[in-house]
Amino acid sequence: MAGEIGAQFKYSARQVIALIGDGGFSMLMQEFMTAVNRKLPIKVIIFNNAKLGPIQLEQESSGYPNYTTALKNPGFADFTRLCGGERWRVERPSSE
Ligand SMILES: Cc1ncc(C[n+]2csc(CCOP(=O)(O)OP(=O)(O)O)c2C)c(N)n1
Ligand SMILES: [Mg+2]
Repeated sequence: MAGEIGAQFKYSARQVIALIGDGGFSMLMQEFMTAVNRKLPIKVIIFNNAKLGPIQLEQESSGYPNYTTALKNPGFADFTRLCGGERWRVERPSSE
C-alpha cells in the first residue's frame, strides 16, 4: 500500500487502485489505516485465496513439499470497516 499512498499524494486528482493478494495485503495492512487517516480515496481490491501463492509455487517448482503457505485470514472487509474505510465483500463473481 505504500506505493499507492505515495501515488495518491502525488496525483491527488487521479483514481488510485491497488490490486493485491491476501498475503501481500496482510504484510502491510496497517498502511490502510494511514490511508484512511490521511483521507486518501484509494480503492483496494484484495484477492483472498487464503494462501501465499508465490511461496507455494516456489516450493513446488523446487521440488519441496508445500509448507505453511495456507493463511487463516481475518475478515478483511471487517478490518477495513473498523479502520474507517468503506468496504464491500464479494463472494460470487455475479453482480446479483
Ligand atoms: C514485507 C514484504 N513485502 C513483500 C514480500 C514479497 N512477498 C512474498 S510472498 C508475498 C505474498 C504472496 O501472497 P498473495 O499476495 O496472497 O499472493 P497470491 O496468493 O494471490 O498469489 C509477498 C508480497 C515479502 N516477502 N515481504
Ligand atoms: Mg493469496
